[in-house]
Amino acid sequence: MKTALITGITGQDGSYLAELLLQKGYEVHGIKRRASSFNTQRIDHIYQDPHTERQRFKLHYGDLTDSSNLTRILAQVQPDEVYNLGAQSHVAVSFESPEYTADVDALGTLRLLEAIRFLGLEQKTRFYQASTSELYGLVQEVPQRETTPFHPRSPYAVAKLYAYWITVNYREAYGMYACNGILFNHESPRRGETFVTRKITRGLANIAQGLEQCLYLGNLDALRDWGHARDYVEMQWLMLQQPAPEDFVIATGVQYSVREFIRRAALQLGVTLAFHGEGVTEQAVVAAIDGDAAPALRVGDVIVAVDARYFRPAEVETLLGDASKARDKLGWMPKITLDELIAEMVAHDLQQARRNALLKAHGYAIDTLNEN
Ligand code: NDP
Ligand code: GDR
Repeated sequence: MKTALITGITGQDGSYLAELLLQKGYEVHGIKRRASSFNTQRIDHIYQDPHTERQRFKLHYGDLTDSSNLTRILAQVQPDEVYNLGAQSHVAVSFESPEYTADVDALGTLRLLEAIRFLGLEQKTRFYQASTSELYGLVQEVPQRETTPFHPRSPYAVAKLYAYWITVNYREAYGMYACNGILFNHESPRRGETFVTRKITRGLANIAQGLEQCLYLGNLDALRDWGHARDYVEMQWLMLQQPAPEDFVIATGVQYSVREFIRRAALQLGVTLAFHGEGVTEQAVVAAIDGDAAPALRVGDVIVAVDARYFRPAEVETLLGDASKARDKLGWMPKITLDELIAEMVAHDLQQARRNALLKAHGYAIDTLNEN
């Protein structure tokens, strides 16, 4: 039985990857952070009682800022594969907390690699680094591939640039099986609520159920290459199953604007939108409602508005990936289209919104609709 260690197991990708590895018969270890309230919602369904025999899913308290903790966990687990998915992963937040982001995202990667080397595991343990299309930032070539020059545009992307190169360096210097997956944006119903896709599907579902009036967003012109996280974690695993370590771009090769994502998500709710204005004056107005799909809405309601507070000090305007290397060597074919992804996210968030509307109607407290 192979053993894997996942940092960031409580996150979107960590939860899908843990499911995949368990299905493949791995013993899966994950590092979770201590928090003042439960932070394991995404993995509760695969939790295994530590008191039972043959437990194949184990969690360890830890943090990427803590070398001795990482070394101790690695010494105990002796993993065949390490997936470094843990990160302060929000680009806008990295402008607020640049030093912390660098500590976790850049030095955290170094700490893990050093712990593997220190323990003499460099010939046994294969290492996956969660690199990102944000490395391309101010794009130098369209579409972006493995050889496209990097130009990071945020403290997050700069930290991930260090992590990318230290992974390459440990591969070259110590012969480690270490590789970078340069993944373009990937989403799911488990996406964090403050990333734009989830903010949109959750916000529109809440508005349709009368729980919110208006969704405030930043740059609607940004263009992204959006895939489904469930598809993408399979590639993370495949990258560690090759004869030799290499870096791969994973993307769909199709690009949409944030505005188009909103339009399509609204349509899934039975709502047609008309967009008016430019920049901070832009608004989306309900132009038509299909049947009783959105009980709380009327034609003419403004349900999306731009708020400059969500603009970033330096923006990544456009990303479009060329994953032909992954297609040729890993057999990569994205299985889930953007509309299927949006349908899954909207259905999930609508169910939550309906439940909350019902609870509210009966006088029960509901989850706070956080400001994001
Ligand atoms: P999430 O934000 O959903 O998950 C991040 C995970 O990292 C969470 O488990 C979080 O724990 C954990 N974490 C945060 N800080 C620390 C720390 N100091 N020590 C240990 N763990 C920590 O991200 P995703 O699942 O979306 O992404 C996974 C990885 O892939 C990230 O590294 C991200 O930067 C990268 N990436 C993501 C892409 C995407 O589109 N999703 C695209 C390209 C790269 P907690 O739950 O406690 O907050
Ligand atoms: P990104 O994802 O920055 O690409 O990083 P995010 O969903 O945060 O932003 C995508 C684009 O949408 C624009 N935008 C908004 N973004 C957020 N979060 N909130 C808003 O209100 C809003 N309005 C418009 C942004 O300006 C941006 O252009 C994600 C993360 O998962 C990273 O960890 C990962 O490395 C990259 O994807 C690939």
